[in-house]
Amino acid sequence: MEWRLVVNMTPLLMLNILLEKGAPIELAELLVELADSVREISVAIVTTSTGKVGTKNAFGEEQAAMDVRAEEILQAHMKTCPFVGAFSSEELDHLEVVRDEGKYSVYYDPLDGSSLLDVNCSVGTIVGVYEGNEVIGQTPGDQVAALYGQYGPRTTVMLTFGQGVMEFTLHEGAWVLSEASVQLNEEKKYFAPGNLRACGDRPDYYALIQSYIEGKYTLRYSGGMVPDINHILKKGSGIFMYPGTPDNPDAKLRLLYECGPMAFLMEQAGGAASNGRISIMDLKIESLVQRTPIFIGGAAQVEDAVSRLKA
Ligand code: AHM
Ligand code: MG
Repeated sequence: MEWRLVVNMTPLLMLNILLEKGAPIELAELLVELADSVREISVAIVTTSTGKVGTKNAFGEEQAAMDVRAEEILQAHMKTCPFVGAFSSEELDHLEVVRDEGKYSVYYDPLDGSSLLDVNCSVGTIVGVYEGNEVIGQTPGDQVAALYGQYGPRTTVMLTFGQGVMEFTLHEGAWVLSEASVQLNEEKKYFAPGNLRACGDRPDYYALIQSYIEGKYTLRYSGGMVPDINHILKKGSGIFMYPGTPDNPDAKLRLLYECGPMAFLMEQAGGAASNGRISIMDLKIESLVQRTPIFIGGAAQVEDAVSRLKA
């Protein structure tokens, strides 16, 4: 019912909605450019092979054809957008400076979860935006905007520029505001346990998972960070975890391209994100390829999980 009402209205342009909400014009233009990249990627996913291409990314991981295509699409947009000074991504091994005078630098994972493409599960694009061309020494708390696009049965964008979280849905080629203010509630209902393999080395993580099972929490885990976080934001509660192990304390997920933007979105929706010791938003960025463990979701559930896990 609500959806019908939204699409029957004359859709306001995304740019106008962002400006009305108080986004600075240059940032609003950049967010529209990023949303346009998401729209193009959603089209490319349908026609691009789901296979690997034999090359590796900055992290030594094998690239899928769609990792490469999504990177090309985003790069083209970042190079033409006049407000972008520099960008880097999970698929690049350096900071690409395009304009010394550009206002923002942009850090993205062009296609998170690409190993799920061949089984036709949801994947996403994750983006964080900082002021200036130098991100080293800043923290995710310095981001001026963050968004993710999710390619599911529908293509959606969840975005923030520090004034709450909005969801847009792609409808016949145009972005329609589908939720004006995404907010978590106080419930503790769901859990998404990434890196369950850590249980063998971490009895504390194993005990936490057991307590969710005994407490009749509902498991919601897809193997893709974007749909898993989107589940928390849309249903209003839950926790997503990807802990480290004694041998690999920083685990898998990247601070700049994955955890930082997600932490900003979650905080803006009233939730929290921790590395097990401090907020992800307070972690100092020391390198483009920095990784971090993450516990993200409803604030009380994150606090409870972190307090029950050993540092
Ligand atoms: P990717 O950037 O190489 O796609 O990896 C990130 C993905 C996340 O979406 C997901 O939460 C995690 O990897 C799952 O990791 P694992 O396969 O180790 O369970
Ligand atoms: Mg990724």
